[in-house]
Amino acid sequence: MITANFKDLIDAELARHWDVSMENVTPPLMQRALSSVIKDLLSQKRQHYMKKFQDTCEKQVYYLCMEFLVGKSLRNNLFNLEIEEQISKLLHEEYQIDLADLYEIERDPGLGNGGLGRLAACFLDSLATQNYPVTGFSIKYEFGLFKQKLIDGWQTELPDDWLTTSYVWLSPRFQDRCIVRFDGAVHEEWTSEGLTIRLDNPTEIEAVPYDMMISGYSSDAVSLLRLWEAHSLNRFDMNLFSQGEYIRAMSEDSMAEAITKVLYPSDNHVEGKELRLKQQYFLVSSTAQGIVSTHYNRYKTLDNFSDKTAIHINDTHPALVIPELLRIFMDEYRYSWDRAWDLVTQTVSYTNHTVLPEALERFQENIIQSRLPRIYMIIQEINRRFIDSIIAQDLGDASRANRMSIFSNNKINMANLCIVGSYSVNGVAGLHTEILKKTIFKDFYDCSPKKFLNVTNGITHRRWLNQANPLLANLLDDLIGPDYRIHSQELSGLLQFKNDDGVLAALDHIKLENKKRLAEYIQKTNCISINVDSIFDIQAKRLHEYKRQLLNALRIISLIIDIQEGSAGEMFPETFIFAAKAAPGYFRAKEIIQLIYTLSGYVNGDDQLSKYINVVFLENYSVSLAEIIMPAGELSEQISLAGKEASGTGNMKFMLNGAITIGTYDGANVEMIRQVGEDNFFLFGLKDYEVENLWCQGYNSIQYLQNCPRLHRVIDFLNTGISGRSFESISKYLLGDSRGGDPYMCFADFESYFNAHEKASSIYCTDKKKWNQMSLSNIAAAGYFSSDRTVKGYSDKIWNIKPFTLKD
Ligand code: DL6
Repeated sequence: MITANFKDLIDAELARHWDVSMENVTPPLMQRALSSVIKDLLSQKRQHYMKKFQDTCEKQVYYLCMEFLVGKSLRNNLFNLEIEEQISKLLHEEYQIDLADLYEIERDPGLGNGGLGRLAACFLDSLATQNYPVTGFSIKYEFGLFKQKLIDGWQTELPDDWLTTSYVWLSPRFQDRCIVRFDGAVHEEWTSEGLTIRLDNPTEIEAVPYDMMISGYSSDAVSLLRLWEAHSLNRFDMNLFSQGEYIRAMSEDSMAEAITKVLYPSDNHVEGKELRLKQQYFLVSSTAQGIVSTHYNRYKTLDNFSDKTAIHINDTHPALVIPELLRIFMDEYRYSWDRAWDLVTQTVSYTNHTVLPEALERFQENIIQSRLPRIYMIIQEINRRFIDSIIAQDLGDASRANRMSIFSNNKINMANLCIVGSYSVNGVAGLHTEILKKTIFKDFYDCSPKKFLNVTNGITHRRWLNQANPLLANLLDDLIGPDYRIHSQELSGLLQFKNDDGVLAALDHIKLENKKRLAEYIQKTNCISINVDSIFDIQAKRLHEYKRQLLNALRIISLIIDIQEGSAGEMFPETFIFAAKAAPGYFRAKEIIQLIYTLSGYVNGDDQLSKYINVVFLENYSVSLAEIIMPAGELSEQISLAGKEASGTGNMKFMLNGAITIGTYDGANVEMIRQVGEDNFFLFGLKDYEVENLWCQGYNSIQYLQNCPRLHRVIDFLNTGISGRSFESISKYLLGDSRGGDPYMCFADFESYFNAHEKASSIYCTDKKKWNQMSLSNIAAAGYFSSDRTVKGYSDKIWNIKPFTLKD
């Protein structure tokens, strides 16, 4: 626990920066003042810790990611510093302010799209908690992921100006700024020092770092997240201004600053745009320059670089760090190619997060060639040497070298660049890693099997349980003691209460309270009143065809038809809750949102239907909204087509909060089943290899339709239209034309999905005790999915680092 005189610190902050006395302080001012105090304490704590750590000369980890979806900071830091209660009391007694109001004021920094960025944020929390020194690097996007607003069910995007309340968590570090160079022409010259390479007439952009601190829980370490912001060096053209060209005088400024203006809003989809490339190079160049110069200043050599440095690239987005490090070593520190190559490939490791072809980055060669000419040359040379080595290995397959090439069809394959330039490649769940080895990375795996390993994802259970679900956390504290906060496996201690009626009733009560909390939110935002005694069946995640929100919607339509036809029988009331953002240009995903929204209006406007079911679409899914949603979930929909979801992490958050998963054998679901047992999971659908076989045989969705009268009626319903809006285009998508329909096999899995739901409802309505036992078993088995376990895996197996505490 951190100790300080918080009252004095807050008062001084209020007086110094806000010119207000404690009598006049308002909650918004207090949010800023308190955050600022905590930030300063964390900075001091980090400085002290890093100073001691650096004395050990041990290896340090740098984690590069284009996204860090950190969520709100105030509560997380207070909780992790173990001062939440103390601060709450102080605010109440001295300032008559409610801490919960301050939590509300802070805006979510939307610096990520979804799973990838949230994972990176969980890692910073877990690494600090376990006393691993780490620095994360990303971009200080002025606008984070768009705010979602549905207009008549159609998603529109509004800018997310997260900085208005969250800038207090950032500290500019002007002393560490550097220059990133784009464009220009490569100039090679023989001088007395040998071959000298420089870039003539580059466009120079200044990179300014802003640091954010992330506290560990009850630990010595503090993680640092460094966010780079782009500035023009020629801020203002006085000449143009004098000639009356006011706007043009500023244009260069805005061109430069466009680089860090906004986060690209696509998840599992790439656009290969020039601005995106610039963002990526801007991140890696500023980061690599900083890491190398700090190292050199400290050790006066780079010879030991890889002994002291681990650089991790999270997905391919920071892949250019490989050629950038080579450039720095060779062009600025005059290392030979071979020596520089050894240093780089002993330093860099890479995680893959997707097998979807549309998400695998490939940039047009000519964009890289013109915008980053020196980097382009270096990638060419990496590839030339690599292909030579593959041919020399003569593995008997002449086309292998072509498949492994970094260059193909005038594009640069960033995943291949990552694999060639890294010493370790990992997938994010067991099944995903196996798929990587057998499919998209097979050639690489065959050549160097030891390079490939798996580290299954995790989530920080302190945010997703202790902070998001205090009622459950309190119960756990009482039953098994608080050690699980650090040793998540101790959650398994809950299993001893599986037959304890008192505990099961307490769990049931907590779930009800969390459902009420979500119901209040829904009432406020959607003006829908929902039955808190119905099953809360939730699908909260990005909208993507492969995640199959459509399969869920098809089942809802089928239930609507049953109710209307009077064949619903003894149906137990169910509330279907969705939350999902779609990439702005992803028409099909937006159409599926509109379908769900329309179903919601249709059901809510019909007294007969809404007795049995309710459908809600929650706008603007974010970390904070997830913190309200997850604890209220009873059925967690993890229904991706097998083989497509690399891991999933929402599945883990629901499980930790006692939801039971209805899911396919995909991603981390597979390991969840292993942990909790198939009896405590509603498994359905094709396995990944069955999906592959079906594709190879030629999948024909119409065959499934013909054998399933239910599906027939669902398609008729879509064609007839809902509330006057036709969804014929969705039925066409499912039935296909000459090209075949239903690319994510909703029809093939429909019956099995339907039956799994029947089983779930029947247990819920006839044997609530059994349901609660299943729920308890899920909580007890969720310890494995803490990101504490995940980062230990990375530290032991990939980075080769050990925790460091101030006692060491
Ligand atoms: O590993 C984090 C997360 C996984 O849990 C999801 O299954 C996966 O879809 C997601 N992948 C991406 C890919 N984006 N890119 N590139 O977000 O990663």
